Amino acid sequence: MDNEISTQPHGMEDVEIQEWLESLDSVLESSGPEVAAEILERLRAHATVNGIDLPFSANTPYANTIPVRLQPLFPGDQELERRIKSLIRWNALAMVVRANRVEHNIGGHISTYASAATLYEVGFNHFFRARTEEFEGDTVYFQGHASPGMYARAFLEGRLSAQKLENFRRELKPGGGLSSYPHPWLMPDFWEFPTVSMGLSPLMAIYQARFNRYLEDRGMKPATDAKVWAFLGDGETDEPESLGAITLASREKLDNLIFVINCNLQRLDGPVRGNGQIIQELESAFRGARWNVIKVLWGSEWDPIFERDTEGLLVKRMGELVDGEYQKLVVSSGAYVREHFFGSDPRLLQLVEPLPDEALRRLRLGGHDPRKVYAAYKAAVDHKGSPTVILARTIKGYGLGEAGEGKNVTHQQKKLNEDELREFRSRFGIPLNDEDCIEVPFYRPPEDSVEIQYLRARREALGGYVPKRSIRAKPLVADHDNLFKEFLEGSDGREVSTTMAFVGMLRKMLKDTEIGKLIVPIVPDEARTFGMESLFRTVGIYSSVGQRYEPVDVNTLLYYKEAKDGQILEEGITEAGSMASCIAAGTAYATHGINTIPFFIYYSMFGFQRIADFIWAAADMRMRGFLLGGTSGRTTLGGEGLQHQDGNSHVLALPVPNVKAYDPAFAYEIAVIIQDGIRRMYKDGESVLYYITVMNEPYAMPAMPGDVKDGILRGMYRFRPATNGKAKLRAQLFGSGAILNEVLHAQEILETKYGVAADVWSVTSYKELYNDGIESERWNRLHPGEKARVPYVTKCLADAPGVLVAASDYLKTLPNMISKWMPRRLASLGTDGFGRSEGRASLRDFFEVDSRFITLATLHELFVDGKVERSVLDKAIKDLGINADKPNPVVS
Ligand SMILES: Cc1ncc(C[n+]2csc(CCOP(=O)(O)OP(=O)(O)O)c2C)c(N)n1
Ligand SMILES: [Mg+2]
Repeated sequence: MDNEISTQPHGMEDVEIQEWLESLDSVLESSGPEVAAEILERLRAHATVNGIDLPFSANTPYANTIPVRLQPLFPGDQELERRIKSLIRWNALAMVVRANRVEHNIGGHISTYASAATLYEVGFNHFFRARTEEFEGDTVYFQGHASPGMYARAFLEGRLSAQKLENFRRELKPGGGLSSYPHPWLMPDFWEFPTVSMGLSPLMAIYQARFNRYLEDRGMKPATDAKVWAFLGDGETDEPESLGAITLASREKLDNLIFVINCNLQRLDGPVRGNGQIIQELESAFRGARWNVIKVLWGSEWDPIFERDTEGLLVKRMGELVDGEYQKLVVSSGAYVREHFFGSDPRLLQLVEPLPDEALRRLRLGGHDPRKVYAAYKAAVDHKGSPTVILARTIKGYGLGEAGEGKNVTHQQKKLNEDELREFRSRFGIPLNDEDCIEVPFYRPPEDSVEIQYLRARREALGGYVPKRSIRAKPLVADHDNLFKEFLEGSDGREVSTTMAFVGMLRKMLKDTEIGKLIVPIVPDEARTFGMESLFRTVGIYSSVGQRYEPVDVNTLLYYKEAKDGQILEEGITEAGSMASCIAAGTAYATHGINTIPFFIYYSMFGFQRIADFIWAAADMRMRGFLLGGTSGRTTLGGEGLQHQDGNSHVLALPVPNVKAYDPAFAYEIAVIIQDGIRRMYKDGESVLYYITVMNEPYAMPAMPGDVKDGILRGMYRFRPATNGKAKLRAQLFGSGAILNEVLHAQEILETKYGVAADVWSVTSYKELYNDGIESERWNRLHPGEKARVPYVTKCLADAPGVLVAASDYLKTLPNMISKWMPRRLASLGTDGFGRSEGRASLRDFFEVDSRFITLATLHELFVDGKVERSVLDKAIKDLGINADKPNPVVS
C-alpha cells in the first residue's frame, strides 16, 4: 500500500523537507489542527491548479491516528485490569488445553483471544453497556474464535461454573458444556449473535445499527446513544460480505456503529497480506467509504521514540515494511529488530540507541496497550456523523511465546508443553506453582479479592453482564381471525396469484391495531415485481432523511414515497443486506423487546440458494418472521430461464431445522399458515421462522373446503375427492403450489377420458410431512414396547385407494422422501434440471409436470399394477400429444 511520505523526490534536500515540517508544526501549535488542515487542503488545491499531479491516496501514514497530546487519561486501574486480563487469558487457554487433553482433536482456539484480550477487556471494563430496564444496552458482535475469552471472563464474573468450562466443546456431557462458538440456539441465555461464519457479523452489525435507527425514526423506541460494536478478524475482511455494505453505513451516518478489526496480520494459514499492508488497505477502503478510521498501531513505549524523531523518519520506515516482514520482527530478538528495522538508516539507529535489545523486543503494539485502545474507543463513541472503524495492530498468539506467538501455525495451536505452560504462567503472573500449573487448572481468585471486586464493580457501573440474551418482548394477545377471514372465502372466480393474495393480506395486517405497526416489509428492489407498489404510498419507504426531492411520479397514485417514518425497508439489490435487516427485525423481541414481524419478500431463486448461510445464522439466532419466496416454481415463472426459475428452494430449506417451509396453492392456505405462524412465533414464543413460496400465475382462488386448517399446517389434506367413489380404477393425486391446478385438470381428464376416479390432495409442505414421518420412526425405534406412532401421511392415506402420483414444481426428491410412509408405490413428477426461457405451458411440457404427464403417470401406475392394458398407455401417449422421445430435462 502506498504511503504518502514513503517516497522522497530526487534532488530534494532533507533540510528542505525539515523546514516544511517545522513550519507545519508551528502552525499546529499556534493555530490548532483545523487551521493546519485548511492550509494543507489549500496547498493541495494550489498544487492541482498548477498542474502538479498528486496521486490519490486515502491513506494516512503508518502511525497512530490519535496523537499522544490528544490521548485522554486512562480512567481505570491499569495494573488491576492487567491482572484480571491475565487471569482471563489463563482460563481461556486452560479451557482449550484441558479440552484437548481429555479428547484429542476437540479443537478450540487460543491465539485469537490471546491477540484480542486487550481489545475486549477495555470494552468490558469501560464501554459495553448492558441491556437494562432503563437502557437498551450496547450490542456486541464478538469474534467467534475468541469465544474462550468470553467464557473465561464469565467464569470470573461468577456466571459460568468451572464445570461448564471443563466441558468446553463437550456440550453433551452431564451438566452441559459450552458451545464452541457463539450460538444462541445452544446458549439462549448467553449469546445473542452467531458470528463464526466469517463475514456475516460485519454485515449483520451494519444492518442492526441501521435497524436501530429505523425503530427510532418510526417512534418505536426512544433515541439513545446505544452502540453496535462488531469485532472482526483482519483475515475475515476478505469475505465479500464484510466490506460489502460499508457504504450503506456511512450513507446512513451510522455513528452508532463501531467496527474493531483485530489486525494481527495473520489468518489461519499465514499472513493476511504477506506482501502488502492489510491495515493500510483497510484504511483506504474505509476512508474511501467515508468512515471515521482510527489506527491503533503503536503502544505507549513507542511514544518517546516518536518524540525524538523530529524528521519523521520512523513513520516513514514503518510505512516501508510489508506485513510478512512485520510478522518476522514479532518472532525475532531485539538485536534482530535493531539490525533489520532500525538498521536501515543510521539516524534511526540513533533514535533507539539508549534502549537495550530486550526493551526493543518489548516495544508493544497499539492493540495490546489499554491506554491506546481506550483512547480509540473513547474517540469512537464520541464521534458524530459517521461510523467508526478501529484498526488495531496486535500479535496473533500474544503471550504464547515459543508455543506460537506470531507464528504461522498459531491459529491451530491447542496444546502447550510443560515449559511453555510455565512460561505463560510466569509471564502473566498466575499464582500457580510449577507443579500445579502443568495441570492447567482453572483459576478464580476468591470472591472478596480485589480483582473480582473490581471486575464486578465495573460491570455494575455499566449496567450488568455482557453477553447476555433475554426475551424482553411481551407476547401478542389477539388471535387476528378478523384479518384473515376474507381470504378463506375465495376470490369469486376472479383470477389472482398467490403473490397478490399475500400482498392483500399484508395490506390488511398493516392496518391492524395490534400488529400493524410491528410489520416490517422488506424488499430487495422487487416490490413492483410482486405488485407491492401500492404500499409505497400507504406506508412509505423508510429513509433516514425523508424525501429531499420531488419524485418523478409524484402525480401518480402510487408514487415512490420515501419518508422518515416509512415502514418498508426497500434495501436495493442486496438479498444479503435484506436478510440482515430481516434478522435484526426478527430478533428485536430479544434485542429491543419489540415484536417486530418481518416479511422479507424476494425472488425465490436468490434466497436459500444465494444467502443460505445468513438464513442458517438467522435460525441459530432464533429469528422469528416470514421469508416469502416470490415468483417461485421452476415452470410457474415463465420466460426468465435457468438462473431465475426456482425448483430448488424447498429442498434447500430442508436442512434448516426450525424453518417451516410451505408451498401453498391457494390464498386461504397462505392465510391459515400466516395466521398460525404469527400465533406460534409471537404469542407462544416458538423459535421457528417461516418460508412460504408465492407465485405469479393468476387463477381463481377457491374458498376453503371445510375445516382443513389442521391439514394445511401439517402438510397435506384432501382438497377435492373423486366424484365417482365406486369406480374400478382409482388414484390418489398429490399437487403443490401452482402445479395443484395441473393435478386438478388431470383429475378431470382421468375421470372423463379414462374412467379413473382420483382424489386430489394439496400438499402444502413436504418438509412438515417428512419431519413428522422421521419423528414417528424414531419414537417407534426407541419405544418398541409401546403403541407405534403412525406418520401423518400414513394416517391420511389409510383408506385411500388406488395408485399414487405426486407432482410439484420442485425436485422429485420432495415427494420421494415421504413415499415410504405411503401405503403403496409412489410415482413422482418434478422439475429436476436447468430451466428454460419459455412460457408456462412449454415449461410444464418440458419438465413433464403438466396435466397430460400426470395423467400418463397415473395410467402407467395402473398398467404396472395390471389394471389397464398396454394399449391404453400407447393410445394415451398419442392422444395426449406426448413426445416420448423428447429430451430428458434432468440432463439437458
Ligand atoms: C466463512 C468461513 N470460512 C472459513 C472459516 C474458518 N476459519 C476460522 S478462523 C479463520 C482464520 C481467521 O483469521 P482472522 O479473521 O484474521 O482472525 P484472527 O483469528 O486472526 O483474529 C478461518 C479461515 C470460517 N470460520 N468461516
Ligand atoms: Mg487475523
